[in-house]
Amino acid sequence: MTDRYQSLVPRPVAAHSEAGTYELTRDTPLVAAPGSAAAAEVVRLLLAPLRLPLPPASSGMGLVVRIDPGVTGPEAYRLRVTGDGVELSASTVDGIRHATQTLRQLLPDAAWRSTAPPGTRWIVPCGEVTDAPALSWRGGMLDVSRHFFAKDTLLRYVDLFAMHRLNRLHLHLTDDQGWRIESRRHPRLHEVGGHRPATQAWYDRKAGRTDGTPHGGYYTLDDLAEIAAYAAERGITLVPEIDLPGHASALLAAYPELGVRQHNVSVGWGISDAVVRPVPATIRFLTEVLEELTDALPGPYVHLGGDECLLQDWVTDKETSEYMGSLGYTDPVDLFGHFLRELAGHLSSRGRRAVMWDEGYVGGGVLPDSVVTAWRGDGVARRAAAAGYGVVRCPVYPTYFDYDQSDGPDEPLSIGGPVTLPDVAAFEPVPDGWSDEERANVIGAQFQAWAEYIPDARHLDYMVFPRAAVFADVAWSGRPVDDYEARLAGHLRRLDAAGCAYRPLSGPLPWQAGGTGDRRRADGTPIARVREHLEKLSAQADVPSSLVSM
Ligand code: TNX
Repeated sequence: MTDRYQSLVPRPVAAHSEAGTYELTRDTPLVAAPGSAAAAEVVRLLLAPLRLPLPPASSGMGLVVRIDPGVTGPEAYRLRVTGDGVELSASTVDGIRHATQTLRQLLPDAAWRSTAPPGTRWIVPCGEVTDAPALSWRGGMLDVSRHFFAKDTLLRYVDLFAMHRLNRLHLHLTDDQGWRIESRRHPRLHEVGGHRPATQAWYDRKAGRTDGTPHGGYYTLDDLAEIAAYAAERGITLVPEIDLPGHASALLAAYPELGVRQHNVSVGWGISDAVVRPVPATIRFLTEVLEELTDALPGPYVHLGGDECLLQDWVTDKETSEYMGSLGYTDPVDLFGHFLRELAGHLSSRGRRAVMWDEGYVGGGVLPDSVVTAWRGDGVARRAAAAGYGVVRCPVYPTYFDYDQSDGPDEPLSIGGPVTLPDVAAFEPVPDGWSDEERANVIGAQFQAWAEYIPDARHLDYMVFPRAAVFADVAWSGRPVDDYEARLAGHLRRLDAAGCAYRPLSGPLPWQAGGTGDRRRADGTPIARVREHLEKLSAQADVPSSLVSM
């Protein structure tokens, strides 16, 4: 039998097996040590798929849950399996959750099914794990604007994130191609902004060819509250994003008065020139929308976007330029910074922290407690860290999982690439060459699944896994990993049991490949060119040109 302590993903700080096993049976009690009753209930929730009664007890052996201040670190945990029982200890409930996920990985793979085949025996090999993450923000972003993923997909991704001890689910909820949040105050947002008449076919934006099929969908505020609560129960913080002031076609299709010109919900991909008019009336409208969101969602973060804005309309629009003058600005970038600071300030007044793409930092949109998701590369990430902002590293290379996974001719249509598993494994989220202070301000890392070319949940699985599993290794340990291959082989069996349609290591299955139709591979942007271009922008302190990415 393979040593299950050596196939854990993400890789724990220390794990070893010992001789013997312990079997969790219908008689095994769930023992809550003093002060650990709430933590024990969390274990019960996470192990529900085992369908064991786990009768509660307050002493004795069995499955013991112990809140132990001696296990230091907010997410640290210890797991010990002996012939007499299993003991999970941590100083926090978060740590206990991680211990439980690790226990589930040590059990037979059927532990990842929603319920196991009859007769499955829950035998755990003896051994010990001591573990803690290096980074506190370990995330993934799902773009539900370019393609809408139904609520059940997001709930399933919460489970997949929890399995990999990823703790931030960033939802990119608005963009040119769709507004995905119900608004009771401004219902045209979801009624009009929530769908488009068709979607660009293949790579044919310029040719104007579409699939001719409407696409749409949105989450009600109750849906979002449910997803956030389901995530919180699993130790995951939902980070909702409303992308402003650009990427605003869907918003402006719904409420043209907030913009300078008429826009429709976009059918094709690319950077649009749809930008809101950044005047007080717009800010008022948007704070109402943010208020609805923060009333529905308890989480501490809201992402305000800030990426890829074309500010030309702000120069030509009389009302905007007059407003700009009244603030004493001559450069629209200062107005861009002002606009984002206004919204971030509103969030602060509601006890929330703003998160922004790195243009938000460069354009002066950040407040002292803002978090910067640095997507354009090392240069801008380092400057934001040096300036004292919390930085989440998410450079296109190698954390953009919308880029394809190999150069193989079978790969399906994607935006470009490749970003391979070895590329992800070699990612250094906290670069050695940075100063201690810069390094300390890297709060974490996240992968991005932009969904222009990800039309459905099955393809999402293909693009995200197994890269997200290797990414989880890097995010958990805070550094590159060189031993993922052997562990991954065992881990893919768990993903099979969980029903995840990942890309096999040998390449796409016939039905995952691009074929010869509109999912056929195109020569997308080569990743080397993207990297070079973005690193150049990333190194620039000069704002206007860096507000347009490619
Ligand atoms: C850039 S990264 C974008 C997205 C695209 C993505 C495609 C960022 C903040 N903006 O709008 O979907 O590239 O890879």
